[in-house]
Amino acid sequence: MLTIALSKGRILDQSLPLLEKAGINIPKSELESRKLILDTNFDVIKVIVIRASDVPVFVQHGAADLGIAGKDVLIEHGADGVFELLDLGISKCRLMVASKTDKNLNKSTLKVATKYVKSTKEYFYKQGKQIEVIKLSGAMELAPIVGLSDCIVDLVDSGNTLKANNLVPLELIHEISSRLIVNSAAFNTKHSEINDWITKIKKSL
Ligand code: PRT
Ligand code: MG
Repeated sequence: MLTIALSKGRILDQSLPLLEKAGINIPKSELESRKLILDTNFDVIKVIVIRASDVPVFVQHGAADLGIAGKDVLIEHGADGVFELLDLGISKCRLMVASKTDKNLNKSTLKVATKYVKSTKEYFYKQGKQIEVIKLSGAMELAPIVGLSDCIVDLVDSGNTLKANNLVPLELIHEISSRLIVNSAAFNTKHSEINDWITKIKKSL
């Protein structure tokens, strides 16, 4: 049995064509159902659909053998007990510092609103900048507008969300894409099976 963890939304949408090319199909009726464990065209392969940030957690604990998660999520999780196997090149974006156009970011302690606490701390500490992190779970763009923070650290794709909120991208922290990850123990016990799928997925990239 192999369990693959995916997250609803862009990762699921962009992973399905890759998995299909590799030979793993999830019937439409499964995708349209409210089930959290989906059947595939293989009796021995199941797909679980969970929150993006929970994918490395399920894989770390072996509740899923394989998973697809954004590099942003993997950095925050720390990826203990998880091997990164492949850069799938999907769900690409950039983790960036952004703020209002007229904002001076040269103050002694910068207030940064983000859900990416680890990446944010690493980035500013490397620059020797002192920061106060304000942890949010979403709508980061609001923080500088209402005076909650001086700037934000968030994912940027088209830049439209920033623009709509009168914010500008300033500094690049990481280029982000989704990665195929595996539980480290499962990688040993199910090695040949998992390797076969890696080869097929690689070919479908
Ligand atoms: O929704 P939930 O809270 O369950 O989780 P999630 O919001 O983290 O999931 P989801 O599906 O939105 O994102 C999953 C993964 O997609 C992320 O972990 C990233 O690796 C990747 N990804 C790629 C993105 C984006 N592009 C992206 N643009 N995730 C989020 N965004 C958001 C961003 O946070 C901002 O609010 O889109 C907005 C910016 O987009 P633009 O195009 O306006 O710049
Ligand atoms: Mg979301």
